Amino acid sequence: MSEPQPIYLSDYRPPAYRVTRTELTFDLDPAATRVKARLHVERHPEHEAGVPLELDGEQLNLKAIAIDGQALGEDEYAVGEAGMVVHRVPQAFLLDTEVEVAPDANTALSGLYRSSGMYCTQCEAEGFRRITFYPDRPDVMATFSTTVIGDAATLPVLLSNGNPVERGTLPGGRHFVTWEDPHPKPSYLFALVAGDLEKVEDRFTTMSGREVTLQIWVEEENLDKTDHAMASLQRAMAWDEQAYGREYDLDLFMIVAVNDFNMGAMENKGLNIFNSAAVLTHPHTATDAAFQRVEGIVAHEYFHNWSGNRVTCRDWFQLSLKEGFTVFRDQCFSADTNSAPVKRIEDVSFFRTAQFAEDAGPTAHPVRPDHYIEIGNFYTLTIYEKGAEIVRMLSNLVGEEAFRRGSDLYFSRFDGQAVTIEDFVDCMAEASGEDLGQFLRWYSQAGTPEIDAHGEYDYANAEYRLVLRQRTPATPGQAEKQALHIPVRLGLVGTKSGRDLPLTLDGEALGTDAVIHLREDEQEFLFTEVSEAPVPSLARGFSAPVKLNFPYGREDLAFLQAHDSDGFNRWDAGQRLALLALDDLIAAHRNGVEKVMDPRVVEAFRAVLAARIDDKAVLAQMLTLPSEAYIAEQQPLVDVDAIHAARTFVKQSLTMALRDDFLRLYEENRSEVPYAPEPEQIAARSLKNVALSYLMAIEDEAGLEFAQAQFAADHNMTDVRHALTLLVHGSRGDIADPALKAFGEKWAHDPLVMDQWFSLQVTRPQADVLDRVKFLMAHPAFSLKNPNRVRALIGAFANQNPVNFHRADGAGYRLLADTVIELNRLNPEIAARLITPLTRWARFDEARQELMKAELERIRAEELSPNVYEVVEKALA
Ligand code: B3K
Ligand code: ZN
Repeated sequence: MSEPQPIYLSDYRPPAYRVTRTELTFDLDPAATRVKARLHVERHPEHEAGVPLELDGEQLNLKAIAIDGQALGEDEYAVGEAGMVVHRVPQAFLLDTEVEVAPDANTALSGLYRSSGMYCTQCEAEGFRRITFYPDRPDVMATFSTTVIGDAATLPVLLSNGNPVERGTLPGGRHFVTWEDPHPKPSYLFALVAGDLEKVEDRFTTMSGREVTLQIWVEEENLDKTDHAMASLQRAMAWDEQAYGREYDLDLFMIVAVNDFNMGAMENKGLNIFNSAAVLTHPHTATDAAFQRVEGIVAHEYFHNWSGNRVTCRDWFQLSLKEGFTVFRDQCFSADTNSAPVKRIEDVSFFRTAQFAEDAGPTAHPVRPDHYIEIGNFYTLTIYEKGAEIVRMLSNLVGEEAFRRGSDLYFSRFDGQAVTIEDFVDCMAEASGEDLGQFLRWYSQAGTPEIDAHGEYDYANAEYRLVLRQRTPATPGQAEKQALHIPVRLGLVGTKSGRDLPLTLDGEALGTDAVIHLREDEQEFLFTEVSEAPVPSLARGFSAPVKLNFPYGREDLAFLQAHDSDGFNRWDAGQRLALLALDDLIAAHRNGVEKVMDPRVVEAFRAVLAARIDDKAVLAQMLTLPSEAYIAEQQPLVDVDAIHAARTFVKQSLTMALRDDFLRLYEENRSEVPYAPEPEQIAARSLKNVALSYLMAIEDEAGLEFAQAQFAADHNMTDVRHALTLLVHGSRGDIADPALKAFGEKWAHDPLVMDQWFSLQVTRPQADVLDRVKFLMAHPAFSLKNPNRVRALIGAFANQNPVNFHRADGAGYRLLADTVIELNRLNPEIAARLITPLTRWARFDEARQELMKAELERIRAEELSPNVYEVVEKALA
């Protein structure tokens, strides 16, 4: 096998031929599905006559090919591994092809495959070429007509994009439905579903009065798990009208739940296909977090109808054009629907843990990469979440109103087109009059910028001098970095009054909360008329995706935690304070010195508990310590055992000091009210369960009793799963084992609950867990062919159990590498994703580095898919 070669953004050329209309007929069969395609093709006027026609195609068995009804001779075209070339074609013509594909042999879950007996497709980014020969690139947009033929008894439901226009029966017990999608679309948005499915139906009337039928298609046993997705969809449709003026554009919108799916969901035009984990919910099977995730993903895919489908990407380097923007849109939607500060805290916690780690590792890439080997490897936190942070910065820079004018302009100017990130940013610049030239560097420069800040108060002159210095560390292929345009939202909190002081900069009064613009490597900001010594509150609301270092003392942080008017920074001050204390304890653990709890952290917690914070969800966040992964992210060298020991010690110390408060919080927030996934209930449950985590940290009688009772009460999955996790992660096997067994037996029939059953076992910190992982891999319910199960077992072990994955003997690494090697053959996309924790070897001690690299080498010695090849090469470069 020759080495896979990179594709470069700078090589982009518009297509020589476009397809204006695509007519497909599928005759479904598990081993030999026939796909007939009639393409209406035209040469682009800018290209000369005689340019050969190039079509993508992979693993297709060509049965027939004709142009304008004339079958082609064998010398008139050439078929290779990646596609075909037709040497001579007219200026405009009809191309007919017929191919055979094998859905049952498709374990990569890209193209047409079968899942639990139903046929479904996944075409983004390059799956359509596994269905038929086609210019499979997003800048080729056609209207589609799709006829699906299948066995009437086993496949009563036949779906595709758009509206059904014809249906009928055929000889041999077969039937067909023809679908027509009037909106030109790229091939990656094509979808087909066929199976024995049931639907739940509802309606939505758009702002201009269009009646839209909404359908969610599921297996019969899941009919009772669709309410929340349907309600979320209706809320999302209304929100997009109100927030962005965007209306739905077909008479029918369908969602289908599929058990085997590589990602969360897919925004195919009019026919969204969802991982069942991202759409099905029931109080007894899904946690609050799952309910919120479903709401966010349903909204995200729906929002793509405009940001992605009506206006799409010119090429895959522009992926963040649709993904960053759409994540920003779904974040705002969820913030409006739930607790806005908590949504921001959750998003930023995740971002600073996982995206920062990506940006600091060997696969770091810009939000708009300039080359890739396998685009499937670029559905990353950088493209999605950092892309969203960039759009958020844009919105803050130009202001909400100009942002809306900019987005209106973008949607109207580029409707029906495939465009670039510049096109989007230009609309924002045009609508606001801002110069966004320097800002564009955010898209091309990888790595997390760091701002080193320091400040001085001049009492005599009532001035505060703030100095900000920015630098972005080198990343692979980008040694030199340029200064970015970084918006820093800030306040100065008076140490006497505890209030935000008025800000005067260069003679201009800015109010008490303002955005300053850092554009140079180093810049000084002199605030005048500062009447008392302040503590600065910087990058409020995480105003830019950067690391901001300020030499805060622990008293400063306790002060900000108590007084900052910005909820996000109040929370963050508490996190920073805890991190300082954790640092000391990590060092103590490493040096074999006795650990001593910093009383200031205890007092800060006591103050939070006494502050009577109304929003219980915010309070729960303020009482939550930084995760082990986030602590690791702050350490120069990661010592998983020291981190675990230090964090456990802090939890136990806090419980011993504040036990009565936690008991009270637990009691006060217990409720018998029927479950609803609404913000107040979710907030109370999260607070109660945080309290329970503390009580269980010392496993005293009350904690064990509460956990057991909460599990036994079986009120809702949030409470049951939390209690069970605490028990299983604790030391009382006599209590945990029977509970785990009962849970497993009760839910053996429900794959989404079983995923949780697998995960919570393999994330326990006890030393014997690797044996448990191996044992569970042999469980009859485990399969490498189901991505959810792989993530629930192997993914959870490797990413959420640092102490055991990083065992000093390397057995955790070996297990992951073995799995990657097997999955490389079955499902390259999932295999490549699974490697991530091994790519982070540089963060660990030398012995572990050697072990991790040895496993990467062992993977590299295999015959690799391009996906795995690209990741491993980068990790070992
Ligand atoms: N656009 C899809 C991602 C599909 C990726 C497949 N490799 C889901 C989403 O972002 O909405
Ligand atoms: Zn998306």
